Amino acid sequence: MKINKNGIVAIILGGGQGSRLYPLTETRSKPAVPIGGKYRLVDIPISNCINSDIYKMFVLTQFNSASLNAHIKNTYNFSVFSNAFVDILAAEQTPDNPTWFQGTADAVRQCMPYFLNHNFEYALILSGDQLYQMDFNDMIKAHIKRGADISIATLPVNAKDAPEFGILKTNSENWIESFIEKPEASLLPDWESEVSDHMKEQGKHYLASMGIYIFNRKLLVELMSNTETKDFGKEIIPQAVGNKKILSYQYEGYWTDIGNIDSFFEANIGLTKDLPEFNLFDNDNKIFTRPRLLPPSKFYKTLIEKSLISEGCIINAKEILCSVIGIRSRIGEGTIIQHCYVMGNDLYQSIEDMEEDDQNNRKHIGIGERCYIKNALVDKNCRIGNDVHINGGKHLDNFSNELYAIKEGIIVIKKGAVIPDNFRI
Ligand code: ADQ
Ligand code: ADP
Repeated sequence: MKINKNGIVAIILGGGQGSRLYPLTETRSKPAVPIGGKYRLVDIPISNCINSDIYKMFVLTQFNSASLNAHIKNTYNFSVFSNAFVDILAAEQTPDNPTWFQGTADAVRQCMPYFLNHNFEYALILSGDQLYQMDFNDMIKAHIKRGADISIATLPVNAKDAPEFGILKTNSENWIESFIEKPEASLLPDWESEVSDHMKEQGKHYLASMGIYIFNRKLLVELMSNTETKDFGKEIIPQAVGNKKILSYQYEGYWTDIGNIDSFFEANIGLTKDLPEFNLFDNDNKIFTRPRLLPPSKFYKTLIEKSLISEGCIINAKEILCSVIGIRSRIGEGTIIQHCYVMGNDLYQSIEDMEEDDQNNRKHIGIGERCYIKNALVDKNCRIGNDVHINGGKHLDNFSNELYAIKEGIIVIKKGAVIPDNFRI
């Protein structure tokens, strides 16, 4: 079956207030959060679209940030001879609409006039905070072939994880008959679905919504005309079940939600495994990002084990273990970094800059000498002094001040934080 790719628009839900990823979202919008050392969150859904030959993309964001605009503008430059685009639509106040997006469906509703300027037949609605590599073509084909009104990508999960998701029940032909958004563990219905033996062996009997939807244009217009409904998971989908033909498209590949600090951190560190579930080294499913033309990374006498080191770094460290080191990182002599995601820096300091810093007793951008940093996430442009000891772990309580936050034992050094010599956490 041949699909008319011009007839598809992708709508990427870029995030609400971003409170779950705080403090990474303190100064930037969620889609602009750096991931994997050199990418940004929004690169994941955009790359999945490009790899699926879907080239009309909207990114919906609660607030626009300079870094998101710069990233999209400098990265996704398609040929003038194509119809391709990535447009950022930020919540805007208009005379009719004084409020921010009130939920995922409200975000789509407020942007409908922009989508309707395009001649699309199907809207592919995607989350902006998930890590996965999926070819959307099979899902779109199934949607068209089966004559569905709505399709939902679904994933088998176990009973323990089920309360975090929209859980659904299908009939033998994969039509969704019941749906409940994030049921409490005690109220989890007995909805065991048809899943493969491989999934059953892992105890994954429940089908969860991946928050990836296809809507037919006419139906989306109809549903969006009801201003009472604000959210896909809480209202639109449960209300459509029983009234519309909703297809479950079952997926069994790697997929993970990266919407909070814990899962975001683990997804990044997961990239350092021997065989990571998310494959950055894939010829056919490239993750696209901004080509920054940085110099190769330079090392002195560093022992590096199971780590990803991005371009343009200058590294004197003693040891880097199970860590992701972002673009333009500078790490001083004798420093040990273990189980960390260091996001890197936006610029290099010149020798004059550094001399000026020295005269003013200010730390240089980067990580100083003889530091020990473990279980931490270091945001961009931090200035960490010498002999700093940062040791995250479950022994720490949640905390936040202007320099750092602790969430689930992970220490997050805030963007641009200046950490003095001998500081200890
Ligand atoms: P959640 O991920 O918890 O559940 P939600 O918080 O609504 O749902 O977020 C969905 C996506 O929309 C995320 O990428 C989020 O950043 C973004 N988003 C949220 N509010 C937004 C707003 N106001 N403007 C723009 N973007 C916004 C959903 C479904 C579940 C399903 C899980 C799978 O509701 O049924 O199981 O996704 O992760
Ligand atoms: P990234 O490499 O993280 O995608 P950029 O290289 O565009 O991002 O830099 C991120 C931010 O840093 C941008 O806002 C950019 O304007 C700023 N920046 C880059 N170089 C400098 C510089 N030399 N001085 C000050 N700010 C800079």
